[in-house]
Amino acid sequence: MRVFANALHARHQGRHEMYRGRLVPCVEVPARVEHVLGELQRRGIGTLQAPVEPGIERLQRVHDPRYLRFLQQAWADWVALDPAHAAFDLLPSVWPAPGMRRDRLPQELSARVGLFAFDAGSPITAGTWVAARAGAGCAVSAAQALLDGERCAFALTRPPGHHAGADFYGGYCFLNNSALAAQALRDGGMPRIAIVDVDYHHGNGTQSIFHDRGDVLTVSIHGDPRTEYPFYLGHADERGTGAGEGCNLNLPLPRGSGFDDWRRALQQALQAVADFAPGALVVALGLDTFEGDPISGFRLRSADYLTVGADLAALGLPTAFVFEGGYAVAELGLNTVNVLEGFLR
Ligand code: OKP
Ligand code: ZN
Repeated sequence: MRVFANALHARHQGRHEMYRGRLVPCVEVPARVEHVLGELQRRGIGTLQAPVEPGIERLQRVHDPRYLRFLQQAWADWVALDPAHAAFDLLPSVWPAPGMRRDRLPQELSARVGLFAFDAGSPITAGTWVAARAGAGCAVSAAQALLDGERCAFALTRPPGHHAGADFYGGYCFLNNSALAAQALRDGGMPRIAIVDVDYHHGNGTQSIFHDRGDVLTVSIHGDPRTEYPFYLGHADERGTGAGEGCNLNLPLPRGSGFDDWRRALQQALQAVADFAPGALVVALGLDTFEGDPISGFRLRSADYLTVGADLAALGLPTAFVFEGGYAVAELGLNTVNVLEGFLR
């Protein structure tokens, strides 16, 4: 399996996120990727390959130009406002309410941030743009590997991507890596692509990017948004609109769900993928379904991830894995590589 690891991921290193009224240390940390790299090496799984550097036009296949310009410039603007800002991460604290203007870009940076961020938990740092752009390259390269005839590939990157939409960020995500991989597969000539998001949190960005399109099926298994982040999307009655009607499937499960219930949802997801008959599969691979995850509520165990990988392989589709969440850092390598090994077996 070709592995495209983001060499610049540690350039994004948030210090604090706003959580329940206070600034707390970030849970989305550089060590996450290092643990997975170490486990791949220990078990001799995967061949490291250099990813492409995506041009802006590649990112614009999924993201709005105005949003990309903001993201690229945000840190420089933040420090230009006051050099002392370099010691702090950039977080929003004001947002437009419904009915307020979104078409006028405020000159004041703190107001501009609120136009693009949907939470105060996703700090922009000095290296966020560089790290996220390199990560997008890993996702595009994984897609390209499938177009070249590989059976599978793994984009090992952070920050994650599935909460980022065409023109917004949040949930630690800035560029939607899974969506960029799916779009690269479409642009490479495959008429239909499926994305299965197994992260604990609903892939709201991915769903919104493809919601009115019939060429990309989006499926997500996640904690019920009535109680779980991102709260405002991810219900079972969201089925897609227009040409995309019937091309979105949400499988919310209650907090506390174990592997038996989760696997039943996975089988439903895979049936929907088989019915869609895509040319390739993108797996938004979050490992925060693990029982030991500090911010999530499912109860999967490490050995279950071998079964997850085997179930995904049973589809018989060229498959690009794109790394998403997972915050039980010490077990993250084991759990991630178990999925890949289960797939390869
Ligand atoms: C990103 B991904 C924890 C509060 C939760 C948002 C969670 C984003 C998860 N302090 N904050 O889907 O793994
Ligand atoms: Zn997650």
